[in-house]
Amino acid sequence: MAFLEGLARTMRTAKISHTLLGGFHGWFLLLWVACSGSTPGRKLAAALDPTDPCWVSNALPNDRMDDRPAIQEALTNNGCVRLGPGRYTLARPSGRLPVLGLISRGASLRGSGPATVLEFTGSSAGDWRGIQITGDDAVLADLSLDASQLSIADEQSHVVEVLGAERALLTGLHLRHPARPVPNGDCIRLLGEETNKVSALITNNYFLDCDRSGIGIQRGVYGLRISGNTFYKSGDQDIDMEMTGTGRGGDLIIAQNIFRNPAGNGGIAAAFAGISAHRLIFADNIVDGRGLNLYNVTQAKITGNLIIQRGLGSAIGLVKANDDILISGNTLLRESDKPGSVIAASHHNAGLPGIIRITDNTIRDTGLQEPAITIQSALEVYLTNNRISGQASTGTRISGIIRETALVVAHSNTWRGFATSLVIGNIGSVSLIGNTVLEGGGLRCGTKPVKFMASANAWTASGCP
Ligand SMILES: [Ca+2]
Repeated sequence: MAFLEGLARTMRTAKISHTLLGGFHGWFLLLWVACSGSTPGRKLAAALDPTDPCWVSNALPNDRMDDRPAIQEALTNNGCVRLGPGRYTLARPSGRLPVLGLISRGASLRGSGPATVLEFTGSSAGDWRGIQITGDDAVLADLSLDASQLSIADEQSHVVEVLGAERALLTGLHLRHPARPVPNGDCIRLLGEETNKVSALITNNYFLDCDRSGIGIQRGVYGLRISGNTFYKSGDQDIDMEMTGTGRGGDLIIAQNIFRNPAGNGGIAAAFAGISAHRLIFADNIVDGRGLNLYNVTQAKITGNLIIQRGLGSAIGLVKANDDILISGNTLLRESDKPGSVIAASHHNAGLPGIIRITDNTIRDTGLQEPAITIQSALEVYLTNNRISGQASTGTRISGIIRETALVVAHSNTWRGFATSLVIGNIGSVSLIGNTVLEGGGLRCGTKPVKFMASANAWTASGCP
């Protein structure tokens, strides 16, 4: 029996050796496997299996020789590439974009995890794209995409661009730009047209030093889910949706991401702006350091997030004609003495806020300069079951400025710490029920509302009917 087992083992070894040692590359791989104690052998063997139709025999890591032609040739001929661990060098080809292209339907480029590094070299002067996806159903997965060594940075330097392609999957990527203050482009950029839409799932990626943005969303993007990602030290915005030209876009889900900016400069982590941008869900994210900004967005749900604004600006800013906005179940904090509100909604260039509902939030503001909540010129405001605390002179100010606000409903809120908890002015109808001031001043009416109903409130009121 021992003899048979030994024979079988010898045959297995011989078979593996025959497969692996068929050429110089096999020897190289065997040496590499032998020297790589930290990576599980089974996973490594699978990644480097030369019988894998997606294996690229002439892309060799760690030798600083250009692997771009070999990888692109395999992508073009086979539609797929699978790379083992190591650093692969990708030089910029002369006279063309991009460095690599995923062109055919279902094309895939996969590594073996973050230890598979595509290192982009050379200058990014002029337009530069690392990997451009133009084929539908493409997969880009399990790689580090390192553009940090580009010698000249250009604001149109995008590590990955999805250009007019649908159902792209981008997952397991570690994306890196040169560190600030060098201005670059986006780590991932999405660009479509009405006749050539973009859709994508971007999940479980890590973004470092992306500048301008972690993810730049341009026009023609419909059906985008961004989930489970971590953004760290993005130069401009972690997610920046700006519908350029006459573009439209919408149907965005942004959930369970972490946005972290330790600089304390404030500003905006995620911005959604443009013409007819609509249907946005921003849920269960942690935003540490900066805020969220919506500009001309309709039908947005901002729920379940923890947002800490540590600098200038709002935790949630609603600018211009935002409508049908729900802010619910969030913990929203400002830990900053710079100007700003925790929630600010304002008119801008004749664009007026529509219906805004703020429910079931915990809101805390350490700033002294502006109210914790400021809402200007909205059509209707619903403020229910929020806990609002701070030390500014005003807790919440709701006022019709460009136009009279038709309706304010404030039910079951508590305020703590403000000299005046709620100030209302130029409102058509007001319904105030069951509000409580635990500490500080109560309600003050500016211009008297046309219709005023108040009951069961635990506060002092001044200037009201
Ligand atoms: Ca190489």
